[in-house]
Amino acid sequence: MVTIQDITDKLRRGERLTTEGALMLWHEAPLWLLGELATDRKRQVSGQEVYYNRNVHLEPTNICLFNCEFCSFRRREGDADAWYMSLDEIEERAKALRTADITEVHIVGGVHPKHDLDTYCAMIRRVKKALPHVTVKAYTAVEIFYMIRQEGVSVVEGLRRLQEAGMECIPGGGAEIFDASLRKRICPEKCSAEEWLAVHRAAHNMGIATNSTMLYGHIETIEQRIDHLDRLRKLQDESPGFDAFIPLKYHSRGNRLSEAGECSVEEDLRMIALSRLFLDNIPHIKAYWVSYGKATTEMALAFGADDIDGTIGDTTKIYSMAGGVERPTMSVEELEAMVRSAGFTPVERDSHYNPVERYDDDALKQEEDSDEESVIETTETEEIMDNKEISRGPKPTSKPTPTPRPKTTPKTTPKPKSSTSTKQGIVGFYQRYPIISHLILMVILGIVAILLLLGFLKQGTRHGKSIEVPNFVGMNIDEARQVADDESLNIIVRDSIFDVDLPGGTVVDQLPRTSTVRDVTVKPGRKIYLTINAYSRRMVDIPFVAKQTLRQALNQVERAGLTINELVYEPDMTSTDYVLRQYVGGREILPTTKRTAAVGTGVTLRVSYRQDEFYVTVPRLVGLSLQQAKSALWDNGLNVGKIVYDQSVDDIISRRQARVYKQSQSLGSRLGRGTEVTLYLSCDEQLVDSLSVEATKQLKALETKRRKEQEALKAQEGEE
Ligand code: V47
Repeated sequence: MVTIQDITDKLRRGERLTTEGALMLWHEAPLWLLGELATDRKRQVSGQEVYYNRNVHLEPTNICLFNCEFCSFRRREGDADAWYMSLDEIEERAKALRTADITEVHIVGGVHPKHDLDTYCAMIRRVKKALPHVTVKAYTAVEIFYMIRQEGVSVVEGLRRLQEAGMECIPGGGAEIFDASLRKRICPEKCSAEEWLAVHRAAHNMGIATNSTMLYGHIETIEQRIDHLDRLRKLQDESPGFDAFIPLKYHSRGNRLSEAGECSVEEDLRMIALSRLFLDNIPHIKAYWVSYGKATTEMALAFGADDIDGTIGDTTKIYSMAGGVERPTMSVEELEAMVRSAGFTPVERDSHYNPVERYDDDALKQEEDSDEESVIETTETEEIMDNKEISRGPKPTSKPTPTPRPKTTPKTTPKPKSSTSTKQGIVGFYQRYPIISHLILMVILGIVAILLLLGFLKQGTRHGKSIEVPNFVGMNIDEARQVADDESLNIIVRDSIFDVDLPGGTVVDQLPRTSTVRDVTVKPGRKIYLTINAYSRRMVDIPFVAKQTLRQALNQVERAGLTINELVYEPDMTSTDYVLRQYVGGREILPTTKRTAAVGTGVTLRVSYRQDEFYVTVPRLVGLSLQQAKSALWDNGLNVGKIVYDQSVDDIISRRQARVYKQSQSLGSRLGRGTEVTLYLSCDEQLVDSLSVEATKQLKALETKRRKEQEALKAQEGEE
């Protein structure tokens, strides 16, 4: 019988939580255990960081065609408290926000009978016209599905038009609960679960990031909640693109489900933790403070949440009308204080979870000065600077426009006396006390001389000083910056990768690298270029690789930042290792398909083989890193089987450093194309090195044997 301990062990080993396991955790796990497990998971994904943003909502109307049981927001046309904003009003509201320093406008509202796709696009355009630098996160999948169907265009075409108008990402609303029978009861007019998922799937395939939600705590069962999470997880496996999941607690005031009441705070915390544990492929879990209130939101941070939403500025009514926070608004200072008091580090993010770096004029000036200095650096630096540099936060234009910090009240300094009166005072003092004045002057000159001398000495010692380059790999970027500061080194984040198993912001590579065989030293102030693990997945174009050799296809797939899911071999009359077709998320990619996928997405290749060339030789894998071993297997027409780490591999960084010490099928053996080979990895250098030496010997022996066989064959042919 499965126990809570079994499930806990599985989760700690990084294994996926099943729906049965989730149900058991829900019913049997103590709250503290859920908090501990979810926090461990959260730390793997986002380390110490908790995100917030500077955002507003725009709710153009509360007039809605749909009449959902749980909704307190909806009004009919003509109702006294119904509102409707014209396009001009929308633009005026957006203009009024120009000084508010926000990075995102979230547009969501009622499905108005007179709105069509063009109106929805026009609303976005008006907002972008007034606030061109702000990201528009617009319309729930329910609204999108409605406008697209009404317009008679495909989902892709509808999304393309919204995107063209300036929509950059899609919020998670409208998901409610996916279970068909319950959906029919609480929101019968809304699009179905399948339709909601189809909109998000299409968006993901187009490279549009979206969020996901679930409305819980009304009349649904826990099984229905887990089923909802399961459908989201499946879609994310198939077509990744969800940035965040937001469990939305049902509020009961002023709607027709009021009798259901509201769930307890304990249940909220369990829900947050379960979401974090179950949705292992969605990076961020948001505790929406407008819904939970400040106290529960702060607690949610100890249950796996890593995002609390934003400043809001009293711009949403969906929650206050249902009994949530009245006039919701929080300053950056309040949001940051909340995160800090929960023991985490607040990070302002943009809509894509990139940290926003704000410059004040002084910091910017310093940065420009140091950049000027770097012009006289070595050619090595110049080459590196040519690489794509990933900036944190809103991309600076050619010359970065300083984004002011939140207005700080200027210090009130006493007004200086006029310079003429000061001059008169000094002259008077000198005339009255000439000897004392001379003494004072000498003391001042002496102090200045000592300070200058100290300055020269410091310069002199700094000049010849060299610093041993610290190993930043494995550190969080903030920690790395701290270490670099202490060592007077300059950190530049030059590139990012995305590894789902690594927390965002973890340093994965550095230049110059450290070495175990020689000291790597640099001068103070030297730039160290870091590659970090991105906070969320980057989208890349899927290359069309069919009709090429397997080698060429593998090259292109890897260069695009994608990986191989599986090589599936098909018998063919004429060729071997020729790619016949390619699939992503179960769908075939054709030359005409313009598709993007998240970095690291797996591509399945169907590859040809001639019957007489079915068998391949297992390559030598011992001593290789996981990535190298994978490439070697695919190059040889084999698949990657299980990946097993020994005890020396105890964290995610060590996984990246581990090397293969054993392979399930020995080097040189013959296997059918497509067979899976299990890889055993370790960080134990001695073990890997000794087995690597063995493997080299084995390889040499095999080569000698093969050479002899060939020579014998040639000799035999010669005799004949
Ligand atoms: O879809 C409506 C919910 C959603 C009630 O993507 C209610 O970042 C509780 O989706 N009690 C809209 N919830 C809000 C939403 C959202 C909010 C914040 C951030 C994001 C994001 C998305 O609000 C609706 C519905 O599920 N809702 N009525 C109610 N009485």
